[in-house]
Amino acid sequence: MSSLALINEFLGQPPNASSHGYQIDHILEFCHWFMGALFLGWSAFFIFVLIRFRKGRQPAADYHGVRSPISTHLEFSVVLIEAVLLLGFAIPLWAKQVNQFPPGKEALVVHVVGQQFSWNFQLPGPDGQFGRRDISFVSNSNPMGLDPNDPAGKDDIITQGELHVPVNRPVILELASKDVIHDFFLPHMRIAGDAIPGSLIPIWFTPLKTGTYEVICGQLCGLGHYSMKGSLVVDTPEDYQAWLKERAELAGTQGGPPAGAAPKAENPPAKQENKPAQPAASPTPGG
Ligand SMILES: [Cu+2]
Repeated sequence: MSSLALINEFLGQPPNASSHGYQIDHILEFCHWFMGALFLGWSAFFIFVLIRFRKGRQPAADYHGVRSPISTHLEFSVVLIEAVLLLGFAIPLWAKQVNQFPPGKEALVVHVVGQQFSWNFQLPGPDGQFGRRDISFVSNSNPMGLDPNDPAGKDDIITQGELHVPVNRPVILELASKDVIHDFFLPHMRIAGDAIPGSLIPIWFTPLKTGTYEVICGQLCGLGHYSMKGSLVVDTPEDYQAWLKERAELAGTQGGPPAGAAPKAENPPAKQENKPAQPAASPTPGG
């Protein structure tokens, strides 16, 4: 990390752990320094004006105002720098992240469903197929609402609060919600996406470092919002395989839909009303 990047650390940014995160950090870093320079510049100008145009030095008011073009030039430069930041860096980076998803075969695809106040994760299991979900099947022991009659769902792995992914492999998360709007935020991965009832919103990242990272909800979603946390565990490929095996065995011993594989349904799902758990996919990028 360069010494310039210290400003991100100073402002509380956790260390980056994803492949695209460095670019976001560079933009933030530049913006913070640029805003710092603007703050100092405008503050100095303000103090200069207070002294230069004090009443003692200028007893009569001057109704002509500014005659020098310098402030116009300065403001134009600021607008130009901001336009370059936005059009040259921020928008292309955002467009890359929402338009260029890694190929499905290469990536690990996980379904994420938010609820007040926890995160549920569904992995397709050895058959590579996600079991059908329907809101009418949702219960404390089946937080994802997996259809027990769908054979594709028999081997699915369901976890609550904790997601494991292998390091250095792209991960695509498809976000949905059972109740209100949440926001799935991985601060260390520099990625977030809204989880909205009735929408499936994909986001992706590639983790670069193994470890345990925080998952939080970035959208004020109710009284328990502060507790809507989880963990993302980035494993080595071997550890990940071992974890998959362990989860598969756990699901196997339940003898049936893997709904029972979520042992701790701490938070009962909130009112379901008549919102579909898995509506038609709408790959609208969300922010
Ligand atoms: Cu939430």
